[in-house]
Formats: sequence, structure tokens, C-alpha cells
Amino acid sequence: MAGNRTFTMIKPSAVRDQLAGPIITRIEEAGFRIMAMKLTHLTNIQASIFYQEHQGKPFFDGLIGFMSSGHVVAMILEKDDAVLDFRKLIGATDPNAAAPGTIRKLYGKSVQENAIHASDSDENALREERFFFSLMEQY
Ligand code: IDP
Ligand code: MG
Repeated sequence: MAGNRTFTMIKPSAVRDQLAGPIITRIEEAGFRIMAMKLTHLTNIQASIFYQEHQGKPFFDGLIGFMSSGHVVAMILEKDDAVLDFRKLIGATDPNAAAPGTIRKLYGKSVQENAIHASDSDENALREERFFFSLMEQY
């Protein structure tokens, strides 16, 4: 059975462009409940660990530089089938290929600066929420 939690992070470009508010509004209007939220600024090392699955890929260094370039808004979200439904809400990795009305289509600027991160499995959602939030903050 699919889990009911996912993890998301509004990326530095979107926070810088003052799009956190509109993005959070869309998330709530789509039925996701915010269970935890944190504004923070990742170091290079923290971003590298968060994105460790992409180490060695051609876009890795650019991604890490970008993700540590400014503040992010990290959130734990709750809804039935959270991981799958949230991936649908944000759209494809490349904003140009994302479906109309999706967050990445509306607010993404490029493949790298695609406005928002979302977990791709229940297992990764748990890893990512633990990375950003201590146990105490979840209860
Ligand atoms: P996802 O965010 O849709 O899950 P992933 O393949 O997991 O996509 O890639 C993680 C992030 O790395 C993307 O959201 C994007 O910011 C960046 N990225 C992925 N592929 C490319 C690329 O080909 N060029 C530049 N950046 C990329
Ligand atoms: Mg991914």
C-alpha cells in the first residue's frame, strides 16, 4: 500500500523570485496537509549528501552549486497516495515537458531551476524527511 507522506523542497530560484507563497497555495489547494516546514540554506556538503544518488552525473556539480545558492523551503506533506499524487502535481523534471498547470510548468525556469523537489518513493520520502527534520519536530 502506498504511504501517505512525502517530502518536498521549494528550490532557491523559486524562493528568490518570491514564489514560495503561490507554490504553497497550489500544494494546499491540491489537498496536501503541511506537517512540517522549514526555511533553511543548505551547505555544499549537505546538498551533496541529499542528492547523493546523482553523484557522478554530468549535472551533479551544477545542481549542488544551485541548491546551496540560497534558501529552500522544506516540507513534509500528508495526503493519500502522497508520493505519486505529488509527483503528478509538480510535473516532469524539465519544465518545458511538464504538463500544463503543474508547478514546474508554471514556475520552473530550466531543467536545473525547476522550482521544486519531490520524493520519488516512500523509502526516499522517509530518508529525505529525516534528513531535514528531527524526530521531535514530527510529533
Ligand atoms: P526529479 O527532480 O524530477 O526527481 P532527478 O532526475 O531526480 O529529477 O534530478 C534531480 C534534479 O537534478 C532535478 O530536479 C534537476 O534540478 C536536476 N537535473 C536533472 N537532470 C538534469 C539535467 O539534465 N541538467 C541539469 N539539471 C538536471
Ligand atoms: Mg529525483
